[in-house]
Amino acid sequence: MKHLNKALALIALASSSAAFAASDFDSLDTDASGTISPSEAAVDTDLMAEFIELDTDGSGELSKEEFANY
Ligand SMILES: [Ca+2]
Repeated sequence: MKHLNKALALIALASSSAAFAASDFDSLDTDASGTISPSEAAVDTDLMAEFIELDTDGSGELSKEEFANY
């Protein structure tokens, strides 16, 4: 049982570091609102540079669909 817990802990660790990979929608959407606001996008300078262009509906935030073009 101890070994199983250790294996699960390693899996959890591996998947949480994967979630912090650059330019992943869910990791950029830090408040889990379903959109990326300019302040959330600010951690990625390349994304920020394209923010206005990507925001095709002009909502001021990037939806998952808009982010897919990044
Ligand atoms: Ca958000």
